[in-house]
Amino acid sequence: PSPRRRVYRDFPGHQKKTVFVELESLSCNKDMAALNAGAPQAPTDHQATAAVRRVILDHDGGADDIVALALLCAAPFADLPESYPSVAAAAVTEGGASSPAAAADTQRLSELRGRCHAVALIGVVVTDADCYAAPAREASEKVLKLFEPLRRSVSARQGSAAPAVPPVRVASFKGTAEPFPDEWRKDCIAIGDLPCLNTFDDAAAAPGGDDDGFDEGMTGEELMARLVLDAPAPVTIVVTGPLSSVAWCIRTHGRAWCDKVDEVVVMGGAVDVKGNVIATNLPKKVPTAADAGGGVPSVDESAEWNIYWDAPAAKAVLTCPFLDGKLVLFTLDATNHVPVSQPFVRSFGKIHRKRGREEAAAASALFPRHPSSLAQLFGSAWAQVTFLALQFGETRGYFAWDVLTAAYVLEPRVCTFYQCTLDVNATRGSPSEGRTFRVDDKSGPLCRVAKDVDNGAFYDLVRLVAAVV
Ligand code: AGV
Ligand code: CA
Repeated sequence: PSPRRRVYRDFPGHQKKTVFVELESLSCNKDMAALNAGAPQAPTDHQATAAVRRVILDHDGGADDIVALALLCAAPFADLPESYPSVAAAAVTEGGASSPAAAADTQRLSELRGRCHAVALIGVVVTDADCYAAPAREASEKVLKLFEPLRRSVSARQGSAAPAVPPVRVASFKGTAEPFPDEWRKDCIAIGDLPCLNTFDDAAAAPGGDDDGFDEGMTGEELMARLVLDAPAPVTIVVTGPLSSVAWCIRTHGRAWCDKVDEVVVMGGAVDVKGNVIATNLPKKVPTAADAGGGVPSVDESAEWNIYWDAPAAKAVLTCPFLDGKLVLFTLDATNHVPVSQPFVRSFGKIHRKRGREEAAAASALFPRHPSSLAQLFGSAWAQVTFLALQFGETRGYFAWDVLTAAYVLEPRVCTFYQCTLDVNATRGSPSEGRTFRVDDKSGPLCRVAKDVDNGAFYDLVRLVAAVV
């Protein structure tokens, strides 16, 4: 067997049947109904013994980037190995008597634990691509702030790998190709203004003021490099925007850095399906003599936006020999299976209502019991984009691109993969600039590309997390 073949990280205990029955009535598609139809399975020995995955998220502030961030934040719930029940018990005792809400928390948490990998989010990089970096950073810090009580509680009791306040920094890159459309980049402003992210009582408690232990002047790419180099164990990097920072780390630190990377999990590219960089989404250029015609740059619609925005960076990462076997890619081929449909988005309403009732009765301080919940955040963030499928057709609607990518870190079994070596067209101005394609290059790094998605399991997982937090 070739040394390049990496053993697929797998873990036992995956439960296809959700035991959180209240959610079953919220099935939004046939897959989920089929999934829920099976007999309940006894929880088996799950990943309580598996090491915590240290994760850096490099995102670019889209609605699904922010949901992906919240999903990764929620995963420390799984970072409560054997002693979890005692943590819950302690929280219940602190709050006085045991409450039905605390009991419900305990049940859902054990379900989440049974399904999810333990994740410790150690840092966040914001890339100024499909967002405006300042409001995107602010929205990220607000999401992290929601989870601070939980993080403190976990680390006080467990010595968790997750810092109470993970650092957030903006990468310095401005892109080499066209900018993202302005209307898309504004999504992060609305998200930062949502009531559910503005529940903080006073300025002192508001995000941004905390000392996270890193220089405020540090760039996102420097933060990414440092966190990996200093980590006690290999780090998983989840990239839901362009690959500029990862490419910078490779360029700057080479093999030493790559050796300390566990996996680079990327949303980007389109291999056997059409891309989503289409001419009408490109900002119109002032026509010049050099322009072929119409003042709109011509693209053959084979590229996906994250790759297109910095194709040379994507090429450097996907062909990096030191990342052989460590690349995991969620291309449009996979993400086309997870549209953000109206029934799915609306299903967060009932979850939110249920959480509201529990919150009114809750004494537990274990969870970030704001007057709202993640169901509110997920539903609100996505409510901004459901019009796209209605206006432009389903294939041009919004998808849970980045959320599927993040969900993989929690639950790798949401999809199947095939292995191949990829390359990227990084030629500036070429009609297929940013296209990702398979190559028969035995010396190139092996990449795992997501293929079939269990979208029922995926939607269900997102809703389960929304119901817990
Ligand atoms: O190409 C998908 C990537 C994902 O990282 N982004 C959005 C996701 O965050 C670009 C994108 C494609 N179509 C879009 C996008 C749309 N209609 N609105 C906003 N961003
Ligand atoms: Ca994104």
